[in-house]
Amino acid sequence: MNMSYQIGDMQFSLTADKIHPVTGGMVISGANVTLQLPFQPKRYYRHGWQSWSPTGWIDVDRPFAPLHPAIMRPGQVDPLYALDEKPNGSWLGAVEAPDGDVILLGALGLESHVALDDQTLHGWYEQGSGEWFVANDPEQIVFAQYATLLGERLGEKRASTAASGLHSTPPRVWCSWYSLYTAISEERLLRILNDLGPFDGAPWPDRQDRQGLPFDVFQIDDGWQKGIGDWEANEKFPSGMDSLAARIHATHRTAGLWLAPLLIVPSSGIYRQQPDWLLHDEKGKLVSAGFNWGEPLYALDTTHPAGLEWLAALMKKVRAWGYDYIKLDFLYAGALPGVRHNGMSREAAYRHGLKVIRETLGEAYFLTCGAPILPSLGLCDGMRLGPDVAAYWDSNRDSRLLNNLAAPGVQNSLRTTLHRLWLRPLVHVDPDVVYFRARENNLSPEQKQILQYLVEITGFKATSDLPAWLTPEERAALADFLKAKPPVKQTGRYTFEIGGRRVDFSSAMPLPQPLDSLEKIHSSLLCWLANMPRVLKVFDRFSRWMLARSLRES
Ligand code: 9PG
Repeated sequence: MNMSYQIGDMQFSLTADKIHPVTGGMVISGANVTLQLPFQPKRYYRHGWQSWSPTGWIDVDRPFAPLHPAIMRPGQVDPLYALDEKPNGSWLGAVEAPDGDVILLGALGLESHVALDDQTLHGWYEQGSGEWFVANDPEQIVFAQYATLLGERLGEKRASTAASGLHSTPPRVWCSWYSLYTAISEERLLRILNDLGPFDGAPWPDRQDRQGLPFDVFQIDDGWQKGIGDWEANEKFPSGMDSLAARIHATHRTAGLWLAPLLIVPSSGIYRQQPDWLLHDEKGKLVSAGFNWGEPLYALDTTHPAGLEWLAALMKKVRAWGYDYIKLDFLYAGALPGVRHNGMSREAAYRHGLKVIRETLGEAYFLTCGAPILPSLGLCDGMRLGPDVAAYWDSNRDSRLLNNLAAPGVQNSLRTTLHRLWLRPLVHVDPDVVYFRARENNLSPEQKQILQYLVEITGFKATSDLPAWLTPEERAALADFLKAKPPVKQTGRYTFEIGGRRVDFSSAMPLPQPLDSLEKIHSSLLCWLANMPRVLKVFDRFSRWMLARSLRES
């Protein structure tokens, strides 16, 4: 059907199978839909596939060059579109109209994509057909209405069901990653637990601390396990993970644990013993899920019955150890393009796996990370919506020379999370940790502050600061921050009123400037080097060694 339509106060030409008006716009259906704009758009809202994928408003006439190194792409963006420089994005896309309103084309189903071609917004489903929402209104209204429709179809965050109240309010989490990285041990974590101080046993969120730092959750991140796929305590955790959970419970805190259950690496037992559980392509080759920990990453086929049973048993096991807050990471692996055991399409297969996880986790708080956004909605309690922060603003070498907007750093993280705040009604938004420490930190006080402001907006308050690294003033400021619940009002795309203060995030939003010719030479050398598994492996060893050394000294 090709028709001319009035949406808001503008006339569009639309191609779709079915069209019906809804509050704030219209829902159209079709495998392929187009929306002809009556003007030449200058800015496009690009939505990244998974937690870490670059998201935000971009200039239409500036090509969005592929990020580097290529070997990392499957772990950072949707590999199907990694080389597409035209404005495009996962599930939805939007443009600014000349009057300042925003025109959105947003899928209401999975495996869908939007691109802008000159004056045409084009949306398609990878398989079959589905619905789309089309609207033309002020930005916040358009995105709020889209979120409502997504919630009706995919589900919203859970109301509090657990006695602990664990799901109603975003949690306050001490997470081990952004200070100790993989250099964690039972001994170190117990010391930190002790240093956090006493806490009362009142149900979350009514807890008031007794001098201690009021964290609801003590979350153990990467570094406890024997290997990726080998989810047992390693030699640094001699008493076992169940004993550590009990020690955490003794401080009246919820015990949290990190796992990456959909990743399989060559050094794991599963890789050798269950090769048929792995995701393959049409040619029978393993599908790459990127590269990390000095190894190539592969994916579990979540439609393989035995693989799925293993996954469920793993979730049961960590629950039985006493962990009630589960951070599952690198989840995109389950939704990569490939040929699956039962022929299911990729995001449906992922959601199938996630449902099993959700059911097995029962009442536990489920945080998804590195997760494809729409296919995770309704099945998790919290979701990371940006790349990792780090104790620096941006790293010239990583994010600019490699043109990598998914690389760790506060600027990349702020930019992507801020552009996804419209998802707040559907899920607790994890913007990653804040920093209060001056020690082991290159962030300026202003940079730390702006990150704290973002966290005040989402309410999901986490840090990795070691109590021993904090001055008494920093510790007091962190405690106040954890207790505060300031009223938040959005006043513009990048402006908010937080507890009566006007906060403007605009200065953190710009994309890096294009490289000059000397930088281009540096960049090609770096891209070439960073794409070699052997170099990455040496780099991984070196960074672990550096970390161990700096922690010994501190
Ligand atoms: C643990 C970390 C933390 C962190 C997660 C995730 O592309 N990469 O190689 C890549 C590595 C690590 C990473 C993201 C991307 O961080 O976001 O909070 O849990 O894993 O390894």
